[in-house]
Amino acid sequence: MSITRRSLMIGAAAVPLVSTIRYAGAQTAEFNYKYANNLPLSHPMNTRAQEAVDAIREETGGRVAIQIFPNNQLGADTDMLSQVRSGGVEFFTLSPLILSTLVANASISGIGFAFPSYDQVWPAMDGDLGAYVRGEIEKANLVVMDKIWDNGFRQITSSVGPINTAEDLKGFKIRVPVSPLWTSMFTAFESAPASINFAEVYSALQTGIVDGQENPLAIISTAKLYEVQKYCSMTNHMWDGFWFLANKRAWEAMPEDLREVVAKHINEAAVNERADVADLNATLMDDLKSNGMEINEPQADSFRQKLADGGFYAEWKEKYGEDAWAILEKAVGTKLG
Ligand code: X2X
Repeated sequence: MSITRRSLMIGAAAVPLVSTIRYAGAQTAEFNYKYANNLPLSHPMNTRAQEAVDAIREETGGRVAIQIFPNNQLGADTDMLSQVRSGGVEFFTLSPLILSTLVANASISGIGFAFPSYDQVWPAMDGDLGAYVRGEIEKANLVVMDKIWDNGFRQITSSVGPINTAEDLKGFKIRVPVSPLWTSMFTAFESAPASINFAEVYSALQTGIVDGQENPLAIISTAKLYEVQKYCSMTNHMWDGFWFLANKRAWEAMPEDLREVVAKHINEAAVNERADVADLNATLMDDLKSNGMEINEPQADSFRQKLADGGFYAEWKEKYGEDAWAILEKAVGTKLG
């Protein structure tokens, strides 16, 4: 049976309209780029990123088509960092602390208990501290967008019991992302940190390889970690974000006018995502309780004191250097350690 153009068009009409438009857009695009991230589709990062790529395609007249690959679809964080460096993907969002495996001082924004609240986070990350870190990232031959995306203040979850004081962290088998600072912090707590990419966290908790992990509520919720964790302790032990990185060759292949459009919409999306995450993190405690989690709110004093007594702040001040540490202390408005 010959497939006439008419029957093909009728068949095509059955395909959801948006994918047909998107497919057609990709066909005519001069720049077909891939953006990878490690978060579930339902996380605000992916909602806002989709808005941004749609606006970019619209404003560039289809010349720039960016396809989103969420939830570690193209590989785990450490693989994807190599991919964005090589050009295997053109865009990738990554925590400053995991990025520090390449850009050592990028993790400075994740120092334990540095930010008292969001009141200090955005002026710092949109100000001198963010500018300093972006400068360090650019030295590694990566392009980085101006506005960091929000991950949130991190909380400790456990399958064995609530964390009330630093004492409860002794010997605690906790998963941490692949980063020297995370390992250092939980070693200072005398825990047993295991470096595992986020792609493997759910299964590591489910099989008991580790007893706990730490993440903001928006991730505990969207990654359904409440299914494999009973307790959530609101330690707020660090603030974390995601730098939106671009492969330099791919970025510079676009003419200046297209780069401006791409940067504009990605940075707008970052600011909108920050508001979404803050709203989510403010409302998710009840949601997690309704999903069976027991939530406690420990005081920060014993944790902060344990880090100071263990030389954690002195160690990282030495590693980052006096100048960087001074930028951090000015940004957070307090002496650390
Ligand atoms: O790996 C994690 O825990 C996550 C998802 O928060 C980061 O990307 C740092």
